[in-house]
Amino acid sequence: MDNTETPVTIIGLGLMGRALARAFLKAGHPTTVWNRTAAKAAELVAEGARVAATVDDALAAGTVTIICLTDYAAVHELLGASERGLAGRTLINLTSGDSAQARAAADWAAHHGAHYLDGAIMAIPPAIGTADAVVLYSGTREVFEAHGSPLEALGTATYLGTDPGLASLYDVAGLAMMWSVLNAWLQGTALVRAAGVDAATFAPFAQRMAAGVAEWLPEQATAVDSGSFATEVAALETHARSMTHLIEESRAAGISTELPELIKSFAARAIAAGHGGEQYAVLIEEFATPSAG
Ligand code: FVH
Repeated sequence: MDNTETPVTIIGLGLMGRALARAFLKAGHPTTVWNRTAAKAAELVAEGARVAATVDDALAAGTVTIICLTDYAAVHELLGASERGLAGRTLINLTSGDSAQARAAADWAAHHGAHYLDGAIMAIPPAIGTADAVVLYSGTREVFEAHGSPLEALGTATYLGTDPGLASLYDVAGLAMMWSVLNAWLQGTALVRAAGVDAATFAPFAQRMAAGVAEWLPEQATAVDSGSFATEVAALETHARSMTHLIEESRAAGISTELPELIKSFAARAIAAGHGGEQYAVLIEEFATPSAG
């Protein structure tokens, strides 16, 4: 069968599910859709999709079924009623969740005789169907290898390994990156705005800072993996003094000091433990320690 002839099913037509369906249609795949609220399928039908009357019909229509619902509870609620129809089916679950939920879903699918791959979409709906849309997959390698070509219609398909929890793990780790960068930018923006500089004026500088720091990551990762944090660039104590400047500047500007205080508290603990002369990445030990309480 030609790649574009692989029939696919999409269950879940929220903003993301509709984008996935459109990408498959654009790539030429016969595409069947099902959604709890049937009206959301209307535009896709006009674009060439077929609507399944029931979830069981939807599962039977595609060589592969993509699931994209709000959360894993919705997946179990919906497909729990179709468990008998899962045997031999191939399910690729792109619903967001954590790694424990993904592993539990893989066990559940295996119990019902389905082939299962978990996934995480690292993109917004308008990017789906372009190379910029990175979609992470983990779980049964054979499922990824058998369906990797149709999955390329959605974006850049990246297989992480046989542990079905890996895609969700990377997803939440990626979100940690995203929110940290945004929070840092918001702190800086609140500071400069207090001095009359608008966000748009500060943004190009902030963008260069974020890109510059990103360049450091491979070297910092080497230090983390080796556990060797010697530095000839900047010691943690030097960073900590600058953190104090950020706290004082924030206080003087009348803005929140919570984020800089939190950052400083990590550094203070590491310095108290004797790591003040080492490089910033030594803080990994603070991040890797469970929080009290
Ligand atoms: N939208 C985005 O930018 C992000 C990008 C990163 C990945 N996420 C995840 O993708 C999943 C779906 O997101 P969505 O934006 O399409 O979300 P919604 O618009 O909320 O659509 C959710 C669909 O789930 C259906 N649904 C919910 N609960 C049930 C249920 N119990 N039984 C059957 N279907 C259910 C819902 O149906 P309806 O409300 O239209 O009837 C929608 O089809 C999500 O995991 C994101 O985190 C998107």
